[in-house]
Amino acid sequence: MTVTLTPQDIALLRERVERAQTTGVAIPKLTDDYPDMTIDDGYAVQMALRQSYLSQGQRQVGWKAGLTSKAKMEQMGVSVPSIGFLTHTMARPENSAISVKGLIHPRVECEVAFVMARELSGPSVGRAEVLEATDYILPAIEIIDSRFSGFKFDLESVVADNGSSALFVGGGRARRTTDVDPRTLGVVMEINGEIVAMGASAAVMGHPADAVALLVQILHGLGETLPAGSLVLSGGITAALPVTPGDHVIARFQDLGDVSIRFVE
Ligand code: 0L1
Ligand code: MG
Repeated sequence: MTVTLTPQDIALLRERVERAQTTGVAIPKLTDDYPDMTIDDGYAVQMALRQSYLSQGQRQVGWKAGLTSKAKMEQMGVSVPSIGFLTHTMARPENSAISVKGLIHPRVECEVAFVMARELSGPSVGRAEVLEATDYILPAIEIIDSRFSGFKFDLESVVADNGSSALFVGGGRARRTTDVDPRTLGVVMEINGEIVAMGASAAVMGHPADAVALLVQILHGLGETLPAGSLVLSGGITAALPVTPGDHVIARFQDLGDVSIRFVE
């Protein structure tokens, strides 16, 4: 870990990000004021944010891997995946109306979610161990919302902003990885009845379980493990698409069923 920020700077940036997340008012990317900030500094701010939310009564339900497909890396101009934490306040039910209140510029992406039967830890976890430790997979829509003005940021800033995590919706059918191959799942995303994106789950690092393995490795570097029972979003299969009130989004996954949500004021 190369943390260069002082504890005071970490506290200040945590406060800045938390305020943007809770008020829905965008801020400039953190590297404007801290140009020498490292990715480890970003994680130090993210861990302080997590601590703050947990101390306010939020319960952690899992983790997310982000920027795990070529499409997403190209869209956001970065070259390394990132991780973020998920709490119970970010979960929304399938088929629900999701208010955009408090969100700055929400975008949706289709993801394969993993639910873990066993804890995973260590620096060298691989695909086979992830599949072995997985209870089931299910289809999900992640609603991301960068807190940075104009969705303009770098990896250091986005890591501090908890990987742009905002909300997520799991749905469809839960399936065992022995019954469906998580690597070859096709997905079609529709907004208001129009097909707006499509892809295959192999777009996520060649295999979404590899994104989960990478997440465990990053957690190891942070002194954390992936606990049993965790829900893991493995990363967007296609580029993230903007949504506005009135939009009806359906993610249709091969073998896993559909996840549907609509956005309201
Ligand atoms: O889930 C993701 O891939 C989000 C990563 C952060 C970058 C973004 O806001 O698009
Ligand atoms: Mg995502």
